This record gives sequence, structure tokens and C-alpha cells, in this order.
Amino acid sequence: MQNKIQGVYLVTDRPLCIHHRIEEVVRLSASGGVSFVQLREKETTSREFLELALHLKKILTPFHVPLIINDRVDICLAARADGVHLGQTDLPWSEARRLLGTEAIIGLSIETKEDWETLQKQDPNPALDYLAVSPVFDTPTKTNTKPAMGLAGVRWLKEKTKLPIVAIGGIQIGNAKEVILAGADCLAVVSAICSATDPKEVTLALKNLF
Ligand code: TZP
Ligand code: MG
Repeated sequence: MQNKIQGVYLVTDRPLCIHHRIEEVVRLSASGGVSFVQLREKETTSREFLELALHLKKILTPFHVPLIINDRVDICLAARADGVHLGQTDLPWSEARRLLGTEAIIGLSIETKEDWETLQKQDPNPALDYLAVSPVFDTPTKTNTKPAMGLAGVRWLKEKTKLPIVAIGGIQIGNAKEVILAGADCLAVVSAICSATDPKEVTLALKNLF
């Protein structure tokens, strides 16, 4: 694993980029020290998804910030992105690993305790780079979620696994410290950075909590 999974993890959402365009949010967050950027596009065509991925990859390369693609292994391959983030209904992580190779960063969302138990049964030592507790808190950004796992969920998964924990869902400056204290290695945020008037300042403030 080339990049330690730690720090601030920006997940993009174009409709929530209200003060700056997505590329500017990404550039500002990178200059504030973001550790990872995930391109998450739920409505776009494959063609546009790829073009955006290539564009963001160009922006992030000078900062040495890895670009992760949400859901889509094909877009990751085509854009030569650094990895994928998979949900429970996306391609199985083992297939993604086979297609992307050993160097790719692959993360998997854990939405329930059963998701973790299933993973354990599949492979007690899965070739994954991180597990995401999703969601930690309820959030208007994504409403089709399982019940929030809370800080207790972060603590629970931290005890179960040696893999780094990415926490996502409802994380803001005001509650970020307690999420880190519960065991999160990485804080994944959408609105806190995408909708910020100063995405660099918010990234820096979150980073300084580690
Ligand atoms: N997955 C689980 S919650 C979520 C995603 C993509 C959205 C998190 O958004 P925010 O604005 O950081 O609460
Ligand atoms: Mg997904």
C-alpha cells in the first residue's frame, strides 16, 4: 500500500459545489492537504464521468493526492485513477482487485454488522485498503442509507479489524474530533468541503484535528 490511509478524504458531489466549481473545490482542498479525493457521480453518463475523472487526475497529480472512483471499476481503469470505493451492491471487491491489480486502493462500505460478518466469512484477511463505516451520522447528503452506525459503530468496527477505518456521513468540523477519538483513521466528507465558502480552510481545519 503506497498511501497511508489517514487524514481528510473528500468525496465530491457536483450539486453541492455551490460556491466553486468541482475542479476548484478539489484544487483548494488539495492545497489544504486533503489525503484522498473520491469522484462520486450518480447521475452522469459514462463518457462525462471519464472526462471528469481525467480532469481531476490532472489537477491532483502535482499534489500527489490519489484519485478514487466511486462504484465504477471501468472508469477507474480508463482514467488510470488510483482506486475504487465499492458499496455493498457494486462489483465484489475480489473482482475489483483482480481487475485493478495489487497497487490499486480499494475500499468497501460497511453499512451493518452483517456486512462485516459476511466479509469475514468470505475472507478473514481481505485484500482491501480500508473499510468505511457508512453512515456514521444521518445526513441530508445521502438519504437512502441504512440506519446510522454512530460513534459506537466506529468503535465496534475498529475493534474488529486491523484495516484502516474511513468514517463517512454527517461529519463536520464540530463533530469530527469525536469521530477520530472513536477510531476513525480518515474522515470522509462531502458537504463540509464541497459546500464550503473556503474549501481549503475547512480541509486544513479537519486535517489539524489528527
Ligand atoms: N455515503 C454514506 S453517507 C454519504 C455517503 C456518500 C454522504 C455524506 O455526506 P456528508 O455531506 O459529508 O454528510
Ligand atoms: Mg457505491
